[in-house]
Amino acid sequence: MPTVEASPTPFTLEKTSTALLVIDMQRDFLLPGGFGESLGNDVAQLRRTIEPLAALLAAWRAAGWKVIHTREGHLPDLSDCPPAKLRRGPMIGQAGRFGRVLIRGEYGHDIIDELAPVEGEDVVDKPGKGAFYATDLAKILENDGITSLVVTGVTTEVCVHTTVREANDRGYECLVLADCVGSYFPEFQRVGLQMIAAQGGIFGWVAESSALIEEIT
Ligand code: TIU
Repeated sequence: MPTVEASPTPFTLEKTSTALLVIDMQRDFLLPGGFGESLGNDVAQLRRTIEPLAALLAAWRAAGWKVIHTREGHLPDLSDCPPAKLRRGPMIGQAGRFGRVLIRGEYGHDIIDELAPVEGEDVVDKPGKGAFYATDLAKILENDGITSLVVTGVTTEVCVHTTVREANDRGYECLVLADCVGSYFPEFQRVGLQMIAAQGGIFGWVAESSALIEEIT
């Protein structure tokens, strides 16, 4: 079984029980001129994850391991968007450069071309920050006998953290890849990763993608 150099301890993963989770690598968050940038965020902080994540995906797919993508967004009538979320995100559902912001079916809501899902990969649409709330993710993992998750995507302190914390409580072992997760805020990226592996791995492990690729190829 592959064992990856990680913090706070090496992480062992098995092909039959591990999935790669690619969280919210959507145009709305990552494209210059998109929703994320329109909020004043520096999308370059997220875009640096694209290259290592594409390399990881290529190696992961070549080795035949399971991939699950997620997308944050809402139904066109916003019936699945809590008013409290909309009050603090008034652009949700409004017309943006890439279509209605964070609305399913719009160009901006979909995954960036570089990381587009391929046939056979699950795409989980989620209305919240966490990937378990109001989705079929738990069922998908259970059906496939998945007990470990390699977690990538954006943003580190929001959707990645929420998902990893939820997964940890549900009994999954999570390895977060430092170079394949991104935050608009460098400080949050740094401490966000520290929080995961602190206290003996309080809710997960952290490693570099190169260490993982080395073990699965
Ligand atoms: N996917 C995700 O993290 N959604 C966010 O809204 N993140 C922010 O950092 N805003």
